[in-house]
Amino acid sequence: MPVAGNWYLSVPSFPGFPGGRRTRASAAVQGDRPTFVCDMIAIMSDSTFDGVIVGAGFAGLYMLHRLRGLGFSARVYEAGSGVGGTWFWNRYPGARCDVESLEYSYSFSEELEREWQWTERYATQPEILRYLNHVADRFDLKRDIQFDTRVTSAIFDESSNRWNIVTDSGGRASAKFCVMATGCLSTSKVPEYPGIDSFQGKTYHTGHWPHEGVDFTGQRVGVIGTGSSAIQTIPNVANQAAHLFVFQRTPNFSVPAHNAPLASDVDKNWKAHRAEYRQRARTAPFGLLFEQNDKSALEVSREERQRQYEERWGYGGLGMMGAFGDLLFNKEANDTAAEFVRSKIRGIVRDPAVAETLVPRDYPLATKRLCVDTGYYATFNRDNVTLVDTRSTPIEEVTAKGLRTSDAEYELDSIVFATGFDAMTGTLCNMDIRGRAGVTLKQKWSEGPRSYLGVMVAGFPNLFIITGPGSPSVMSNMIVSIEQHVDWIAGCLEYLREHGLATIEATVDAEDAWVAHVNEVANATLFPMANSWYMGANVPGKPRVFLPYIGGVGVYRQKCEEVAAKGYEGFALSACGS
Ligand code: NA7
Repeated sequence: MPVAGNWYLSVPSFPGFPGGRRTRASAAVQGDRPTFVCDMIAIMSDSTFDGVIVGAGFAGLYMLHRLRGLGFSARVYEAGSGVGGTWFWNRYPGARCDVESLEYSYSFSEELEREWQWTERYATQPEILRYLNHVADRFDLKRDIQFDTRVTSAIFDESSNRWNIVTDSGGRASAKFCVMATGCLSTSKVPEYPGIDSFQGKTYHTGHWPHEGVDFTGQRVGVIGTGSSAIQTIPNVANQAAHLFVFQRTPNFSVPAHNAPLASDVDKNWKAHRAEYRQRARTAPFGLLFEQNDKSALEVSREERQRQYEERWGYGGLGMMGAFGDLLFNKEANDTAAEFVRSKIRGIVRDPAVAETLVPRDYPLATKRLCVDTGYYATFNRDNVTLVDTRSTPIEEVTAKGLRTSDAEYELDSIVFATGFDAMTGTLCNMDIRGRAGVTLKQKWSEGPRSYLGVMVAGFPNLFIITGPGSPSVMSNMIVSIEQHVDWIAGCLEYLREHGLATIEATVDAEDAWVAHVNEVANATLFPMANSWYMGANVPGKPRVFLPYIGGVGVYRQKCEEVAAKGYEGFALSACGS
């Protein structure tokens, strides 16, 4: 039966059509076949792109912008209903970046940087989300983003050298290359406690917070976990709740943020010297501008050490890691900084028993992610806050009324899981990604992730991962690393086009050598001493491998540039039609 109707079409890059706009066209159709040639073209091109990007956070947005600038057609698929990635989902009270806002922002556009005004030294989640929406609107990015759409599979077709993408809404797309901009911390993790479904109250995960917010007023709330998210949210929940129980398995080191409104002279100075600051960040070990003292903590006097630590504690933030050059390499040096923070905790928390429970002892400072807080330790001085040590009294089950540990039952109205993520590999392995010979990424990474430069994987041609395992990623200012990866990928795609090449793929030899290097560098540090998510230790059964590259943002950038300058050394390139 002929049907007349409205078709919603996406038209990527045809003359006269703005790239990728979702347009509405009236078309008479016969059965499921459009009668107009232009509709036919539109329907075909709806799913055929130069590139598909998965994720519309900081990485996906900038990747789309770069691809557009190079004249590539692209479609972004985003599971959320808006842009933002991690900043779209992590809306828990107190969510805030622990990198200073001036540094945690794009550097690619001077105009963008000059027109945007951060209001606080550390931006809140809502402000960062506003920023990302501003970026998406300013560069007109949303028209190429399909929201509320999760990519379920990406399969490489060896006969056509194309990636076939399938989404959870049944959509299909085909692309020459596929860029995973899926973020390092996007698959949240809830512990598998017995009885978890029996709880009659409400449960939340910090990484998937309700958009309408949660009012804990008058409630008995349990927060499970004491990582960065918990440390930010606990003081806020304590302000509302009738009683807050904090279930701590491992205490964490945290330094004060000393957050404040962004001073206008600081902002002016940044804008006057932005190019210089940005350049410094690109070569700094962590991509962060804190002052790095290269001296050993052990070569200076006790007084000098104390002075350094006090100064950095007083300034606030992650700069504590840069107090001395050997804090992350020498346990004895690290002990001096760790002991300093322990003494601060004991100074803040009035009840000595509670203070001792909050003091981390069994791993070196900063080998689990160093946290940055506002009033975290002092929250335990409140009458309505109880710390429960689940190391000595483990959580045994969730009951209808709350949580039962080995020695008590805690009645709760709400449970907040601040229990983290299957970091860096979880999201990628949960997607059905198949490279040559149908091998899945999950199979390939069953004993730990393997990649060349953290950006490509042998056997997966034209599949790029932004800030993947084996790159500085979470060991750096994410925005610095994202921009570096996106620029490198954009340069690579341009090279392929200019040289008439169809595919690029990491060689097994280059991948093996890179993985060995990543491990060698990690093993020269203290990081393997901690059961951290950096090591995959927070997910039962996950291989224990240090996930990011700790060799330094500047060193890594140089390596990537050298590889490109040598015609993509360590990669196999194939010509079109070969
Ligand atoms: P994290 O840093 O992984 O913290 C998760 C917390 O939850 C941590 O204290 C864990 O204790 C705890 N946890 C996890 N599983 C359990 C179980 N089964 N029982 C008890 N406690 C548990 O996640 P965040 O969201 O706080 O931060 C992630 C990153 O986001 C952060 O590092 C920043 O980069 C931004 P554990 O230490 O494993 O004993």
